[in-house]
Amino acid sequence: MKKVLITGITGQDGAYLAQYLLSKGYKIYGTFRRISTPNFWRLQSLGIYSKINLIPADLLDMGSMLEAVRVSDPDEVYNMAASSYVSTSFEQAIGNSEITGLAVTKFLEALRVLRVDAKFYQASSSEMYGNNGCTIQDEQTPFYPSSPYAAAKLYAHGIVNVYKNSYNMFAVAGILFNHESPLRGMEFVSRKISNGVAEIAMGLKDELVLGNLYAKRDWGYAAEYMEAVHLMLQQDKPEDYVISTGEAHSVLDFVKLAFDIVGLTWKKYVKINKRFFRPFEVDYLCGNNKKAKRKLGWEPKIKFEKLVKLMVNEDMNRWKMFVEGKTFPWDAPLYPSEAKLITRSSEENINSKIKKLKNRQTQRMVKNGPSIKYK
Ligand code: NAP
Ligand code: G4F
Repeated sequence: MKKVLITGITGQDGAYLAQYLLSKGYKIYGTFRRISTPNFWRLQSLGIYSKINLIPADLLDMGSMLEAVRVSDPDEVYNMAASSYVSTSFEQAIGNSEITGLAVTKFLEALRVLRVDAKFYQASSSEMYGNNGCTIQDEQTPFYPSSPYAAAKLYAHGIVNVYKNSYNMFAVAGILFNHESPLRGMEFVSRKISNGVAEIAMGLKDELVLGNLYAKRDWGYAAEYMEAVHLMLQQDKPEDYVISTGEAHSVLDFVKLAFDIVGLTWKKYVKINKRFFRPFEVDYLCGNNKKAKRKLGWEPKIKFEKLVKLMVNEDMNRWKMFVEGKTFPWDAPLYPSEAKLITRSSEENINSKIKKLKNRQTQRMVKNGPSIKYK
């Protein structure tokens, strides 16, 4: 059975990738970081939570990443973790550079030092093209990063290439254009729109506040993009690929279609607020996926219209469930009983500690408390 390590398994892509690789018979290890609110709702809503071996690890904590690699001893590694929201990267440029950029070098070092001969996938981004003025972008198009996030992704993209060539690693970067789904974070514009429209249609809200409606993006469906990602690691040679639909649509197109689907007129509800504009906007992204079609045999089936319908309909379902008092696992309890957690407490060394606890003196101490003498 092939073993895989996925960082960022609690995120949109990590969850879909895990679902897909489970269907292919892989044993899945996934890293998650401790946050104050449990964040397993995507894995739970896909019904795969109890099938994942979860390892607590943070990209900023080299020790925990080494441990994740050691414990999982993977055949394939997918680095999906990043601080992925572009707007926040302007507010937290240093943190973003460390997580999205430098941490990738640390991860590659972990694989090198531990001599783990795994194939490595890096989640690169079309955001790296930035405002380069090109009307369609492919693997040869020059990059012109226009946010701290994009600059960090470009650094990571470069370092993956350095490790591939220096240490003969099978390391690839997928340059993925925007991909969305009902598992998308609510702050991204696609989900903000589908969710906002569903709330408005249900009479729970009366406005949707957005920023720049004229930016254009090449939006595809996340689940099928993960199939392309897997294919990249099944090739004979490590190469980078653009994954996209080849169509660009504006935020306004998304808004209009989403309101059409529920039979409402967007103009009545949409408000614009400067707060959602960026210091440096990427006006236009559209990817040429010919190489992926030719070499991977991959092609997107769900394009813009189907994607918007799929997202609006799913958000409508969720709000209907909510109104009927049914729950969706947004508020999953922390570590439900079916969780397969691999912590240092599940290691051998803790067994010897437990054995020691069985010794009579320790038992007495546990019962009566330590006999400390105070002056
Ligand atoms: P996402 O939903 O935001 O998921 C990001 C994941 O990274 C989450 O699991 C998050 O954990 C984890 N993470 C963040 N900081 C971390 C840290 N310090 N240590 C460990 N884990 C950390 O993003 P996504 O849409 O799935 O995207 C997956 C990857 O593809 C990201 O690298 C993103 O930059 C890249 N990408 C995405 C797109 C797109 O359109 N979706 C396009 C191109 C590239 P928490 O759940 O704890 O926050
Ligand atoms: O949905 P977005 O926040 O995605 P963005 O910035 O394109 O980044 C996403 O795709 C990248 C791939 O190209 C990934 F690497 C990255 O991790 C992330 O997944 O914004 C899309 C567009 C922007 O032009 C933004 O200015 O929508 C515009 N927009 C207009 N109003 C808004 C809003 N974006 C957000 N998030 N919220 C708004 O209210």
